[in-house]
Formats: sequence, C-alpha cells, structure tokens
Amino acid sequence: MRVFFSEQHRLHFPQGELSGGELITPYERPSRVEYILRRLTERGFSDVEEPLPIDPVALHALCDAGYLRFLETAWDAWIAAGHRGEVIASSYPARRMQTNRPPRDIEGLAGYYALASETAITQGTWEAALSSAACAQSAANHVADGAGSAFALCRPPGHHATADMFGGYCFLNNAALAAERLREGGAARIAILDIDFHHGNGTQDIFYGRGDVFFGSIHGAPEDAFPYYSGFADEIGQGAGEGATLNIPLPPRTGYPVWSEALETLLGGIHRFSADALIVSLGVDAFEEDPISFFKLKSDDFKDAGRRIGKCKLPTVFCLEGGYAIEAIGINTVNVLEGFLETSQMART
Ligand code: OKP
Ligand code: ZN
Repeated sequence: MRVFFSEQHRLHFPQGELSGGELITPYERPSRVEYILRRLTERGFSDVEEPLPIDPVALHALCDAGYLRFLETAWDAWIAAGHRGEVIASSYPARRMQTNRPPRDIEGLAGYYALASETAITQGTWEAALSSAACAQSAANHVADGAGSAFALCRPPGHHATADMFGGYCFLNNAALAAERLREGGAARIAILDIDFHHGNGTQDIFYGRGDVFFGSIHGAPEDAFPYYSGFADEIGQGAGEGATLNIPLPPRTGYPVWSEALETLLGGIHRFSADALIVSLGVDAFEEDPISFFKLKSDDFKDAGRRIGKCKLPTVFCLEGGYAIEAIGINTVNVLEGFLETSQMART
C-alpha cells in the first residue's frame, strides 16, 4: 500500500490549544505522524511518496472562496492588527445573529470562519493544511489509477472542516477532496467511513444533500463529546441525500463488542449503497488510552476493524484523522492497514 506524506506538516504547530481555560501544548502535534512513519517502516510499508501539489481547481470547487482567502491571509492580518498571540477565535455568529456578513476586523473574521476555539492558526498553518490536502488528493489519484488502496498520512486532520469553517484541529476536509477526486476518476458512488472517535461533522455537512456520497460515522455521543452539536442518530441526510448519512453515536466506556457491531452496521449501509470506492477517515482515538476520548478499543481491535473493512473489497483511500495516545498511534494506525490488507482482494504493495 502506497503512503503519501509531506514534511510540510511541520509548518503547523501552534504553541497553544485552548483547553479547560488554559493554553496547553496541542494534542494534535507533529510527533503524531513521526510515530506513524516509524511504525510503517518497521512493518515494511516502504513505498512512501511526496504528494503532487494541491489541485487549486478542486480546492476551490469544494471550499468557499472567502474562507480560503481567510486561511491564506489570517496570520499576516492578525500580526498586522498588532495581536501578539496565535490566531484564536473568540467571538461567534451565534443564534439569531448575522451568519452571512463577514466582518472586516480579523478577530471578528476568525470567529466567523471558526466552529470552535481550541484550534489556533499560526504562520505555517496554511501551507501545512495544503500539504495535508495534497496527500489525500494524491492518494485518491493513485487509487483512481488502479491501485487497490493508498494511505494519506494527513496532518493536520480534516473531518471537522466544512467548506467554510475550521476547528477541531482541522482546516481543509481531506476526505472530501479525496472523494471528489475518486468521482472524477470514474467512481460514480463513494462511501466515506469515519471511524475517528469524533463525529466528522465537516464531511457530513459537505455531502449532506448528495445521493452519490454516503457518509457513515461511529463516534462519542454528542451529549458527551466534541463537536457536541452534530452526529445525532436522526441526522440522515436531506433531499437527494436522504438515507446517505448514517450516524451511530455511542456512550462513554463503549468497548469493542458494541463498537464492532456498529462498524458492521455501517459496512452493511455501505454495501446497500453499492459504493464503487471507499474512503476511510482513519482516526485511532477510539483507543482506550486516548487522552481526550472515551471509547475502550485495544490495539488488537484496530487490526480486527481493518479486516472487517477489507472484506468490502472496495478500492480504498485511508486518510489519517485523529489519535492522541502518541506512543500507540503508530501501532494502532498500522494495525488497521495491516488488517485491511489481510482480507482485501484489492491489496497491492
Ligand atoms: C479532532 B479529531 C480537549 C477538547 C478537544 C477538540 C477535539 C478535536 C478532535 N480538551 N476538542 O476528530 O480527532
Ligand atoms: Zn477525533
């Protein structure tokens, strides 16, 4: 399985994540992908490639133009305004306020384009986000060209990002870009399977009204877990997309017996949808030792999950999302890929 990776991810490393009223060292940090790369090498995944530069046409087709301009210029505007910290949103267009009038002031604009305040923008954030999206696009190209599978080692992650909002450590929706690329490559129907602990609100939002892209997610129930305001079981899509969204929220302390049953439900949904290709939003924060999550999966469970996913026998693009138990992130992530390769007939090396 070819791996797409760019060193540019390092350009994004905020000093602060707003957590519990403090600025702490971010959970989403560069060493995450270094642990995964090391494990990939140990396990013989030697085909690691730089992605091609991002296709700007695809990016603009997916995202709001004002949002992209904001991401590109936010850091410079913030500094020019005399702010001394990192770009952190603190004011939001909340209930009954104006959600369609971007302010001129950069502090207001940051909140206009944010969905949460833990995620800072720094000097290199835009370049890093572009390189992460490029990994997803190149991985999708590789699969569209006939490879059975590919792994996009995306950092920063993407599944919380909508067409016009950042937050939850995400800026550009990598999985959505991969889905659109597979569609252009000839796959008429795409399934996105999101097994990150958190609900992929951004991916869901992007495809909510579409009948050609299925989105299924297992996640911590919104009553108890970020992003709190989406991921309820009654969110099923709308219009042409009705029935093409499937959410399985689960409570604190959920272990593998219940989690894997939910996975089977999603895989059944994907089968009935008759997908031509699969994208996996691969977060491993369902791990029992994850510091910000509350499921109880063990390292071996990730291999079993990979085996179950491989049984779909679909051309598959894996996009890295979350996972913050850093010492185990390599083992857990690569376990999914190895389990997948065991059962997938489409496996190529
Ligand atoms: C991103 B991905 C910690 C709260 C963290 C943001 C979580 C973002 C998760 N005090 N809130 O889905 O792994
Ligand atoms: Zn997550």
